[in-house]
Amino acid sequence: MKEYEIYSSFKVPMCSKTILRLDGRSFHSLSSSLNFEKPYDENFSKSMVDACIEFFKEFSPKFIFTFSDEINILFNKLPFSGRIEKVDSVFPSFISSSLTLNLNKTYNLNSAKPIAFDSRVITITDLEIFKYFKWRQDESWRNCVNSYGIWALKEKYGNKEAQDKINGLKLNEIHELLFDMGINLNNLPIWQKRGIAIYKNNLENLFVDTEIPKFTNEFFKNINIINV
Ligand SMILES: Nc1nc2c(ncn2[C@@H]2O[C@H](COP(=O)(O)OP(=O)(O)OP(=O)(O)O)[C@@H](O)[C@H]2O)c(=O)[nH]1
Ligand SMILES: [Mg+2]
Repeated sequence: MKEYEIYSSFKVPMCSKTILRLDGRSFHSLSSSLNFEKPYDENFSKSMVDACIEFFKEFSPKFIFTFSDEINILFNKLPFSGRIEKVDSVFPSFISSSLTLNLNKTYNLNSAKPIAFDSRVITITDLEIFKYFKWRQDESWRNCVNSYGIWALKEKYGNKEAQDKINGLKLNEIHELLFDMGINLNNLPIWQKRGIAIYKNNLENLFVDTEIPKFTNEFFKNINIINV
């Protein structure tokens, strides 16, 4: 019957690097059922980071970047000989279980549905690594502006009207609107604006960087992720 397992030998090319992008399934509902603080819940973010740290210890990737319910994981060389069925099942289930255990320390999970993450495989060259993570960091910033925008406008208008107002605005317009309401996004904690990175520093210690700069190619060179 083995011949029916037609996808089991489907592998990532071993000559290139790989990024896995995991995203929480329906975390909007999870955040409502666990009453996450809006727009950012520090305990939730810490639980995500702890799941990333456990992942790092278990599977030794090179670099992890996380914000909101998203986790990006860079590998030089994938475990499981790069078998896609393995990485796309073991990795998100490991993160889901780890996050569940971590959240259980702070929240009453009886009110929540089981947690799941989706997972996708991105095959990438060294030349594109900085570009990829800049793209995700820009998304972190967009998410930050929108989250604060919705949160502030909901206080003033109803849910529906706040959403309609945000949809019609560009990022800098939301920025200005918030500024007029007394919220200066420039003063927010860096982790909320730029996300959080987990990597080995030059002394080979695992480091959780909550004050990452805006990503540049140099940043990835300095922490020995790339050499181009
Ligand atoms: N209150 C609160 N909610 C958060 C926080 N971080 C993430 N979320 C929630 O997680 C959602 C993540 O966005 P998405 O991934 O686009 O939405 P989703 O509900 O997970 O839907 P799918 O990913 O499509 O399954 C946000 O819309 C928020 O509702 C947080 O710190 N506080
Ligand atoms: Mg999600």
